[in-house]
Amino acid sequence: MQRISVIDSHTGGEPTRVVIAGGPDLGTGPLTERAKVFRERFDTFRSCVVNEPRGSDVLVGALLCEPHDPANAAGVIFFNNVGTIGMCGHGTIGLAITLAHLGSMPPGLHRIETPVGVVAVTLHDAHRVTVKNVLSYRQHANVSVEVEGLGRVTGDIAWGGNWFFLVKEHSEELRVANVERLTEVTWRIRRAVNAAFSEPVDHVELFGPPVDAANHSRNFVLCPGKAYDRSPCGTGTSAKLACLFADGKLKPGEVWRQESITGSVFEGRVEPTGTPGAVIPSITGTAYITAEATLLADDGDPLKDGIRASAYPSPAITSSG
Ligand code: PYC
Repeated sequence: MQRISVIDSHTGGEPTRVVIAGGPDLGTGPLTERAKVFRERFDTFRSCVVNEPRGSDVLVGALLCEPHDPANAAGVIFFNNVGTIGMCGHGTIGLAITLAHLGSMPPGLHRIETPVGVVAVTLHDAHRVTVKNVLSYRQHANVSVEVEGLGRVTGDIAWGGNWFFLVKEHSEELRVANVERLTEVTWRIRRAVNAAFSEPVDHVELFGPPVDAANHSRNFVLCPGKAYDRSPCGTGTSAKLACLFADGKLKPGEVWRQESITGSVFEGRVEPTGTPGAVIPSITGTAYITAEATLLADDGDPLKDGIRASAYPSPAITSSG
């Protein structure tokens, strides 16, 4: 019987499951190397922790690791229902709140290693955190793709710790009641973008007017495994901030309030860098602990490793049934 200790939280509605004990030994190398080992040798662990029957498609896992550089507070590898992701803004806020809950992170500034770089977190109190993200930038502005059933869709490709395609002009209503259609639309957009561009875009964002006039914009973000982000998406908001900065629409230090499809809000700001067009975004949000638990994975359980699409291939559907 494998026992895995986890702490669950949600950041603006988006859940994070931090593995605090019982995770695999990935060595002590840089986080990029450890993430590679995790992907290549421990995919069943990933699936066991976040997929059904112990988790769900929306859950983001965070494997807490010793930092490579002892000056940093921790290392983390984020993962979801289909694989690992580079950075995760809501997940970093959830991780900081989890460490505070455990008594191992005092209020103040701390540095956390991720596979795509070191991020800084400021723990303001038991719930509020600012994440200073990795360097973010727009790679392509106003590029168009032909999308099945939708016609031409224009957007920006930007990096905010993950790759995003950001769409401002569309005719979709960004409401929770519309999630099924928004998922289908963004999934088709993603397929078209992946067929046309070399950047491995795995998140698609639609933007629209906010419901709350205190905010600047509302978004819908489709994540790599076809779940939508219940929060405004920290890396997605970082990509948006980089595009706003590149368009001269956001000055260093100005606040951008990004509302999610569920109404939760992240506050974003940018700092310019030595690299033209690139920014360091900061994202502020709140998280709450939802569970302290031990996951049990019984060796005799046929679903010990969770339900993975690849583990249960569907038979080919033919015209004869
Ligand atoms: O907050 O960066 C984020 C994120 C990525 C995927 C889900 N949430």
